[in-house]
Amino acid sequence: MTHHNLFNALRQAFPSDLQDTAVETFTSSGQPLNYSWKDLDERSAQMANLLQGLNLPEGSRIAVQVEKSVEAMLLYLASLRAGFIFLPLNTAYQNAEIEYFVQNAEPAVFVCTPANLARIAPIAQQAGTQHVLTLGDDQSGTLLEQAAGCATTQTPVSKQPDDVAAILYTSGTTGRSKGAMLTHGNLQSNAVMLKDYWGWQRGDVLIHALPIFHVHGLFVAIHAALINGSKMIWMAKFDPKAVIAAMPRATVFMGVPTLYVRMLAEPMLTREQARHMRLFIAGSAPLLIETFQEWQERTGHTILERYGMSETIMLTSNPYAADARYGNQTTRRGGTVGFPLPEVQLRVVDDQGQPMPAGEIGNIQVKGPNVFKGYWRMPEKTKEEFTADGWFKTGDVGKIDASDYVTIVGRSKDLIISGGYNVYPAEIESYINDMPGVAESALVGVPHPDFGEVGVAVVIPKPGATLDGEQILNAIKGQLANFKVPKRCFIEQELPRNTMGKVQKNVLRESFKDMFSTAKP
Ligand code: MCA
Ligand code: AMP
Repeated sequence: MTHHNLFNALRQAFPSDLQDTAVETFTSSGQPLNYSWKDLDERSAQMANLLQGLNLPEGSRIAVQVEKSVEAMLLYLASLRAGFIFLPLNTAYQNAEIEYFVQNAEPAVFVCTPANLARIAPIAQQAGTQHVLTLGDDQSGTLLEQAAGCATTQTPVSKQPDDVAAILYTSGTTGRSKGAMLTHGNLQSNAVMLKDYWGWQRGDVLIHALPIFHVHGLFVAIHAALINGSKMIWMAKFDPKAVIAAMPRATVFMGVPTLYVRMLAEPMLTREQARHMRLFIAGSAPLLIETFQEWQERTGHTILERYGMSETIMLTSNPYAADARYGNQTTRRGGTVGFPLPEVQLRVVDDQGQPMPAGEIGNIQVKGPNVFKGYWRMPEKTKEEFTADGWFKTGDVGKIDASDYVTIVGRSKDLIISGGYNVYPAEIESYINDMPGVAESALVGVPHPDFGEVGVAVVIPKPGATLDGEQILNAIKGQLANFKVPKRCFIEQELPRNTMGKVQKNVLRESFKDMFSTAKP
């Protein structure tokens, strides 16, 4: 078999009546807008034909930084169909961040919003990108204009499971972002696994309210719906009231913990309103036990928490139904991320790589058909992140209890997860350290009732220099993605250090831990 293009697996699941509604959404001006399965097929075929008509070399990267729209999803499907490598970029990224990505990935095509064209085109062209197209969230832009003239049928390009389908940039604790290469085989195996594990069934309807430039919204949510031939209620932006209002017409919702916290703040969230729903899934960041319990009390539903990474897609999940591998346990345990998914192997080891007994805390390592192919053009980095016998080091710290439930207790990587987005302190610190008058800085994650965790910066001036925290934050705004901007910045005389001279971030975290405890979502 050579025909392993992921699009084929998704397309095969489309319902036999292609006139049925596949996606229900609203235009950017608020008018209802539906897409049939035929629309998804034909419009993605047109875009695929457009891409193929550009005569790009095999393995070309298609970089995309656009607002969420159904057409943006179709562009992803088109990239799969045409056999290219999809490279989604967070809409919050600013020029310097984009510059790095295009110079590293050298995309042949960059699709940006019409509004960003003047800003993006020179950056992309500088990196050798030949085609800069535009796509607005109101069906505008040169991509759709050009695709409109293309044929509505297309045969997906033949792919091997090991062929790269997408690159997702994920920041490093040191150095710059790394592009995780995910293959058609990685994505397909995970999609099929999740369809079965989460009991996807006929008639399921997914509320899709996540951004589509990261694993959660792009792969976990979209693949699950498409590979089950399920309709999506598509929301360009998360609005808690709109999601709650859609629940009586839907069955499945996926969100980062912040989305659950924000819905709980809405009085309209009731047991009756959530009655039609089958499954609520949470992930990308730790779900507080309080949120888990409050959701159960308010809606009667037990959130299913799962755990994954850009490099691995989904790794573990609490059970949806009896899991025969683990004594038919069915309980979704708050505070845990459940069991390794079928075909995923997960172990907890000490710093020497020796497996830890049940209940003991150690480093989480994984193996499986979902584990990525490596970091784009970083063979050394890739090698470092795998053990000699092929386990991927997640950088997460956790334990497996006697009943086989996995709990994440922390991270060995210096990472802040804020509202489901990753912020790497090293990146922000190096940015601040380059500012005039700054001797050094430290960024730590502090608990926050809405975002789970937010960054707080401590900056040390050079002798004789006078610094202002607000000015530092203002200088970062507009230069780095907005979610990376620390929520507070303090000027201090020195950083706490241990006897080895290493900055004690735990001391800073401890002193700031209650800073946002009364902030409301
Ligand atoms: C927005 N702001 C944030 C965040 N989002 N600050 C910290 N963390 C954030 N996540 C700030 C902005 O900088 C801005 O500040 C202000 O909030 C309002 O911005 P806006 O864009 O209007 O915010 P929002 O629309 O309310 O967005 C919040 C959100 C969003 C809906 C929670 O962050 C979101 O969609 N998060 C989901 C991320 C996600 O999908 N992650 C999955 C990664 P100012 O006004 O000062 O400028 S995939 C993954 O992690 C793995 C593989 C997995 O397991 O799934
Ligand atoms: P990313 O780099 O965006 O792929 O983020 C992956 C990281 O998110 C993982 O390594 C974990 O640290 C974290 N993560 C994802 N899901 C969960 C979860 N359910 N609980 C705790 N951490 C999670």
